[in-house]
Amino acid sequence: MKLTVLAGGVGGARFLVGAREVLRPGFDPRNDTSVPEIGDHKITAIVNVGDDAWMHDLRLCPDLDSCMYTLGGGIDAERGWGRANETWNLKAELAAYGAKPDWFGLGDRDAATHLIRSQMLRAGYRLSAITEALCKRWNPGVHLMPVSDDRCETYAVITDPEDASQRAIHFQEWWVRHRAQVETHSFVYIGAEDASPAPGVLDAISEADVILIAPSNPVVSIAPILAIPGVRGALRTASAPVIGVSPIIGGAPLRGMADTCLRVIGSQPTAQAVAEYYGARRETGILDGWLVHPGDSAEVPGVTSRTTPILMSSTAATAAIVSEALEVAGVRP
Ligand code: GDP
Ligand code: FO1
Ligand code: CA
Repeated sequence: MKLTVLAGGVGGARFLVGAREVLRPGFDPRNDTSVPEIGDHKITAIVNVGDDAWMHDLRLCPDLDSCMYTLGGGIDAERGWGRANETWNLKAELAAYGAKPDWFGLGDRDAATHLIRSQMLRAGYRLSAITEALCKRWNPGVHLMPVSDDRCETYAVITDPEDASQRAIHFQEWWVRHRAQVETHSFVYIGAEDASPAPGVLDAISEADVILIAPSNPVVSIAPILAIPGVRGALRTASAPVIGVSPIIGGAPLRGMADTCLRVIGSQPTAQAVAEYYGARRETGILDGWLVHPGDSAEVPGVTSRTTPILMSSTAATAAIVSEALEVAGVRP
């Protein structure tokens, strides 16, 4: 079976662990050396690059790295980003020099990933090829693809609290420095219009047997993927069913600030509103099916809604969510 997943960082990564458990049960990144194609199943993750940034001359890809470290067993599970057993000497040394930005932390272990990626980018390699190279170490068991090799980054249009001017700041500054606590008018996916999907992205959609939208942040993880020309169209014309999982349970995101992001775009933090935001493929949207948590509901004409526990509390619980999504899609591993 060919399974393609649209994913952001923490929510996307955890969901992919469940997908891998369903299609490749018991997979261990340290011992299992089989490539994803071996066996009958292949999982491809199309990952958001809107959070990517240059910091201290290093290229960061937070969502790709969260997926790679999580699937590869190297994540700090508590934070959901960065490396386990991290040390912060680099951060302290940069602070001692007064280097800016001082609101963003680069861990020592994590920095090695950024160093290699930055060197390879400067040598002319594409992000998709670099990601493949980095994954040789982590053996995620899932083909991780940036949605685009081109630079396209999410910005938030804010009213600057210092001088009341309106300006666009990088998503990381909005998320990490301001913790979204600043008057925000919109998000823009700068560069997306002129970007192309990375090699293999459109094929992974058109050739999939089933496509899942991870319970990722709809506004700053999934929307920037859909903003890459060709991706939305490929989803709309794919022969595979497209099933999404709500990132909102009981009117709130489980972590992160998806509620604030949804309010910025004039939507609401409910399973219903996110399903409406994605829309039915039958109409002009991207969904055929939608999983919501018990107690929530979503009624969107053309979208089959299924109520099932969607808390990713363990690998087994997440695998059960993926299995349910496959059932709604009418496919079997
Ligand atoms: P980020 O890029 O690190 O912010 O991560 P994602 O965009 O991939 O995922 C963030 C979203 O995952 C948030 O909106 C959370 O509400 C959602 N999320 C986190 N844990 C769970 C969970 O256990 N179940 C569901 N359904 N959603 C979750
Ligand atoms: N999030 C923070 O809240 N503070 C940080 O200092 C920080 C550093 C960081 C470094 C590398 C990386 O891959 C991710 C990092 N994140 C940090 C998370 C990052 O901001 C994510 O993009 C958001 O959590 C949303 O996905
Ligand atoms: Ca993200």
